[in-house]
Amino acid sequence: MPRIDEKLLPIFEDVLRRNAGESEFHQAVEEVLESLGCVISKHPEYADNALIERICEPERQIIFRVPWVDDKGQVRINRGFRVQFNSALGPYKGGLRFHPSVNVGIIKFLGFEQTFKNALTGMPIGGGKGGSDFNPRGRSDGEIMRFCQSFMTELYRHLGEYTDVPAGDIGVGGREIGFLFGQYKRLTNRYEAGVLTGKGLNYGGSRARTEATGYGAVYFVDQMMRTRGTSFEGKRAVVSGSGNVAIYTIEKIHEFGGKAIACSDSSGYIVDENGIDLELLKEVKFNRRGRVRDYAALRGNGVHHSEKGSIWAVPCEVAMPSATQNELDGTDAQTLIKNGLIAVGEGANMPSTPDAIRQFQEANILFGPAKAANAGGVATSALEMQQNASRDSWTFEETERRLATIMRRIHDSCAETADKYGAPGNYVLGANITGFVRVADAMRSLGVV
Ligand code: NDP
Ligand code: 2IT
Repeated sequence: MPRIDEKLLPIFEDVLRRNAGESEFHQAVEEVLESLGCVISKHPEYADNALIERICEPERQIIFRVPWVDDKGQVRINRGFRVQFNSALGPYKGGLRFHPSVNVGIIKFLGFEQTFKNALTGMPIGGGKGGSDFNPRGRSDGEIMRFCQSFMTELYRHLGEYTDVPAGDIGVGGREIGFLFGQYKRLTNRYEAGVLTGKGLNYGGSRARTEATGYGAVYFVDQMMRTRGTSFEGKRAVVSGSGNVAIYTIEKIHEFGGKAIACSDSSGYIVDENGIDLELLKEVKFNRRGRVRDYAALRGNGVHHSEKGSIWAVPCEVAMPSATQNELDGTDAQTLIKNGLIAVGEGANMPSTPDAIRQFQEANILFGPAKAANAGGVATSALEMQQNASRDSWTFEETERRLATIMRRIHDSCAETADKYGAPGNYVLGANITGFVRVADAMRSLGVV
């Protein structure tokens, strides 16, 4: 059984019972509840009025049919989701994921984590998440557009700049956000720019939003490393995934003087000892929508491509898992530690298993959990909303400067909270407690709603 304080155990048992089979959601709730024992010992009022039970229950869960027509004229059906988890701090905010593995439990875990992450940013945004089990792989632009239009035809009634503001996640990038925004605008007859973030720069997007999650994760790891008097300079890094988050993580690692030598996708990983050639990787991934093996073929000699085994067997000092949940397990953690790891920054949501996190903590590795380390994406989404609301548009430098400040503040508040609760350097505890207290304080002010 989990190491949850016995006063909180009935809440967890209730979550297990009411959300049967939703293992990712159970995992996310368990980790947060494990952090809250010391909070309710010190401040028992946080357990009053079923506050913690309410935080674990989404405010609203929407599930809908998404019919669309493929290029052969065949009708296809997918399932759409939006879990509006918590609006104590602002409108629901969080991305949309299009991936065949999507189900309600995955969206619920993401929406739960998003609530605390968004609180950590210090911006006025609540938590939500959505998506579909639609697989965009191999689909034409026309198919993607028709799917997005059908998805939005159902979802639009639940959205609004003061209600719920989606953005991208796995399988949803600039192209999809454009199609979704176009259909929302058509259905509502309103140019409501603040209803979606991650928009293109030619129709209301923010500079630096595309780069923000990866850049922010590197800023966070840099802050952690400073606490031990070190930096990215000369360090080898392994970054899993090769999508939006991974690519801009690699870019910022190189800017900070580190060397990212490996990345991956669902069909394997590559190791390029000279450092990943980012222009080539962007060409392969963004323009050709290809695979990392295409990078290996184009780059030529010296690049190793493997379809088997784990990317975490590649020796490195910094590991930044940036693909998907539970992609780094206890065995991977052991290997990384043995090979000289000093820091982990989670670009993806919940990429490390509980066993892996335990091993990192026991080995005194700097560990930046997703809620804190990847919050730069949603923080910059909130900056996009701010620009839309004031009909303004900032320079790249100005936006990135704000992102860097937000990441430093998130780092410092997690570190201070961890110190306050007698666990210096424990960013998991620091992030969970800081996020929880901000959401809980707002909920206590708002009454039982
Ligand atoms: P993308 O779709 O741009 O890229 C996802 C990458 O991860 C691809 O390389 C993909 O490989 C790989 N991947 C996805 N699912 C799997 C899987 N089940 N097994 C193996 N590899 C997989 O998504 P993002 O870069 O936007 O998102 C990556 C992670 O970061 C996710 O966990 C997301 O929730 C998180 N995140 C994203 C933010 C954002 O702003 N975009 C903000 C904060 C967190 P393949 O192409 O082969 O599927
Ligand atoms: O997981 C995340 O924080 C995101 N996918 C980004 C959410 C957002 O609203 O920008």
